Amino acid sequence: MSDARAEDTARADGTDHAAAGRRAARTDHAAAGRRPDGTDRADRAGTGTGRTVLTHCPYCALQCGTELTSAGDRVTVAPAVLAGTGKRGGLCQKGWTAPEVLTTADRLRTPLVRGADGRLAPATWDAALDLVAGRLTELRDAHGPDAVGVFGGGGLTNEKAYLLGKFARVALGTSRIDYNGRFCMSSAAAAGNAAFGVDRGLPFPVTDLDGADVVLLAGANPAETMPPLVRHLDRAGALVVVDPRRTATAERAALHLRPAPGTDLALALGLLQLTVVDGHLDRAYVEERTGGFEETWRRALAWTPERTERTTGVPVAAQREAVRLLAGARRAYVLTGRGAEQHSKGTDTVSAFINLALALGLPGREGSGYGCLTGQGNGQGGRELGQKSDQLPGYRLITDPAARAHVAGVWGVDPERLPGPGPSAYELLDSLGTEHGPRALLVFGSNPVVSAPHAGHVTERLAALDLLVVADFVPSETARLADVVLPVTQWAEEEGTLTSLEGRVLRRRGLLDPPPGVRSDLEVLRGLAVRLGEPAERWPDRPGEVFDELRRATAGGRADYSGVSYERLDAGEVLHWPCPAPGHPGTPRLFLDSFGHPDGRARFVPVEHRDAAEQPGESFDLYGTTGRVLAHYQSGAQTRRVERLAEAVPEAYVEIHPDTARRAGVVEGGLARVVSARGAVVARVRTVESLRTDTVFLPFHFPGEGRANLLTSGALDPRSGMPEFKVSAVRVEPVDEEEQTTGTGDGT
Ligand SMILES: Nc1nc2c(c(=O)[nH]1)N[C@H]1C(S)=C(S)[C@@H](COP(=O)(O)OP(=O)(O)OC[C@H]3O[C@@H](n4cnc5c(=O)[nH]c(N)nc54)[C@H](O)[C@@H]3O)O[C@H]1N2
Ligand SMILES: Nc1nc2c(c(=O)[nH]1)N[C@H]1C(S)=C(S)[C@@H](COP(=O)(O)OP(=O)(O)OC[C@H]3O[C@@H](n4cnc5c(=O)[nH]c(N)nc54)[C@H](O)[C@@H]3O)O[C@H]1N2
Ligand code: SF4
Ligand SMILES: [Mo]
Repeated sequence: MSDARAEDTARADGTDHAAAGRRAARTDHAAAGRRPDGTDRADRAGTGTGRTVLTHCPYCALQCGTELTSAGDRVTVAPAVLAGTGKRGGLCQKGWTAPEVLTTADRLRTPLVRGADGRLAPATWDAALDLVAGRLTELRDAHGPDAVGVFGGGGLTNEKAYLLGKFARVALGTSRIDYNGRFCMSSAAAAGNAAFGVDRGLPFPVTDLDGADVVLLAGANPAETMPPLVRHLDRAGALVVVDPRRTATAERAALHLRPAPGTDLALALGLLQLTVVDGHLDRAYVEERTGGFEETWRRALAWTPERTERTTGVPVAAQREAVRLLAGARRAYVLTGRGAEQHSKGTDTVSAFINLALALGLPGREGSGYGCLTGQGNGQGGRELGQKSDQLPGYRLITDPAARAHVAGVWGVDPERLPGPGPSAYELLDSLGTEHGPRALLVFGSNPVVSAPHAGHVTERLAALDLLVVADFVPSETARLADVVLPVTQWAEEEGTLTSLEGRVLRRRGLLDPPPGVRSDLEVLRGLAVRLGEPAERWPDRPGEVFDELRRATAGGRADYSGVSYERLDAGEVLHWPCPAPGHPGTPRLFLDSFGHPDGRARFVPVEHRDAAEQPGESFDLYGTTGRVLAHYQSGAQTRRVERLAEAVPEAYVEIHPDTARRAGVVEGGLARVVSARGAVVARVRTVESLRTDTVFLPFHFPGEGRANLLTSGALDPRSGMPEFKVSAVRVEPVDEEEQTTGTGDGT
């Protein structure tokens, strides 16, 4: 990769801020008198001036380290020095601007309760919590515990995710809890568990990628979704990118494969076929370290390069080149992102990529491997601490009697009292307010009005509830629908831990006191639990106490945190789970000796290609796919409130090939209506020469009639519950003159 190109990405990420950040960082060192080695020792002591803490960005799973400094009312951010390197890390433009959300003009600062006039009005904490607990008790008494549902998020700290799961199972007794990680991680998790017996996004540290000769990225665009990760990829040799779009990441690749959306499974089968036929199968590894190859191979055999080309559109020569690059590398990685995973066959697709990696002998060898680029800030910790409907803390299954007994013991309840598994996130949302579904929902850390599939329908289901309670720090689109809104603290105002995409446990540290009137999620959960009749001592609300309980709950589980402590993290130790004892060094690299299955072997999983739930046809002639843009995060609830980011990408847009645009009668810069069988989106037209002519792309970060999820369907992966965000059949239409003037709006 040329330096000029690397520089471009840096500039796109906000080099203008970088200079300011470096200045800020210099002052901080002098003012705060921190330990010169840059280790994490910064005790919280109110809102003084010139105070600095080491913490992490509030957004994605890369969890870039930051130095936060308060000077008067201002909070400045700078990249932190990376442990052991003496060098500063990097941040993308979202990380640089994150402090702005702390003081956003419409920050929630008081509980809100919807009155008889239908409006949300300020209320005291006691009034709001009494009301919620009272109504939950009524609903539970009338309809049973499953009448109350809980929806969590992968951005919640480990402590919050853990306490939320406990709250649902113990204080509410409901099985109806799931979280937005279903929309994010579930397919890769299901496939990882099947193959390796353990699901840790990257079973190796990110920095291992530096030494790679070749990295295959299937459906991931880290140049926009994790820009600092690109530095590691740039140090690696060749990149092979699989994406229907020529993304900023694909621009950096030695080879870009451009399959039709929803055909990665066929492509991975084809690449496996070529690997074996061209003589690149690592037979010794397959024999020693895996099982199930024969059956898998029997299915892949039929995927000749020609057939693969017909199904995917990827030319035979490009398939061969990909296999040649991978097989010729001494150190190679296969990584998947949401582009390969968010399908009704996402689990099988990831299995097919893992099968390819196993055939090449990559997983469990230092310097090589398979990994999934987990997305949310605590995407990893969020999925193993008990807010997923089928899990208890420590990545334990809620159906496993031994797991139930262990966790119930830590919680001080009879295992019989714990409910069984509940439905997955979309199934839960789809059932709200119906005869058999919950009549009340508590939302912590998600904005499903914008981010859930088939969002028009989900919004109707939310509106049909007897009680919707949303805890948030901004009036998100979902909060605006709520009956009760509870204002909570943000990252820089709280303590806790998050687990990064590489399974490393990181400390979040508070710099600021919370604004008056705002409480932490932990305090909210305790306040509700006590009002629901729970003994107060069962509900710690100090993060350190919750973490100590969480350690015990995870002890002996697959994701064992019992050896991790705030003290060790604060002393600068680098700890990846499993870390089963206080003196244990943690496990940066899994699988070097054996995989997680009882026999120590990895499993090939036989899979077969199938179409997406919906294919383009007569009335909807194009593939509609969705994803992300650098400036915005998720539903946009946070980043649309940051001026610089909102200006960079102010409204919903649709990428379309110029020929396709012409045929549809829409023009660059004008508005188009994108229509699926479920709804229509109004979006600004961006013509993109390098896009497939059969595909349009929309980012999903925008509200109102710009919501890409008005188009997506409730089709789910049968094994993971993952929705098919990446394929809808759509058509594109012009928007008439009069409508053009109303713009793509910011309403709900
Ligand atoms: N800027 C920004 N960064 C983020 C986030 C954000 O919202 N904004 N969110 C974070 C989170 S939670 C996540 S999960 C990650 C997601 O990170 P990524 O997985 O990198 O993000 P996406 O843009 O959803 O999808 C990646 C690519 O998949 C491609 N794609 C679409 N359909 C297909 C297909 O059928 N096959 C293949 N191979 N590719 C396809 C899209 O064109 C897109 O470029 O990002 C994290 N980082
Ligand atoms: N079409 C389409 N849709 C998608 C995707 C896609 O690629 N395409 N990707 C999916 C993926 S991968 C994901 S991860 C989801 C994410 O989508 P969402 O679940 O909507 O995620 P966010 O927008 O991050 O919403 C988090 C909300 O919680 C608030 N919040 C943040 N931190 C906290 C906290 O600590 N406590 C509380 N109480 N609130 C907090 C924020 O202000 C925000 O309102 O979107 C999914 N939807
Ligand atoms: S890459 Fe992710 S963690 Fe790093 S600064 Fe950007 S949003 Fe924050
Ligand atoms: Mo995600």
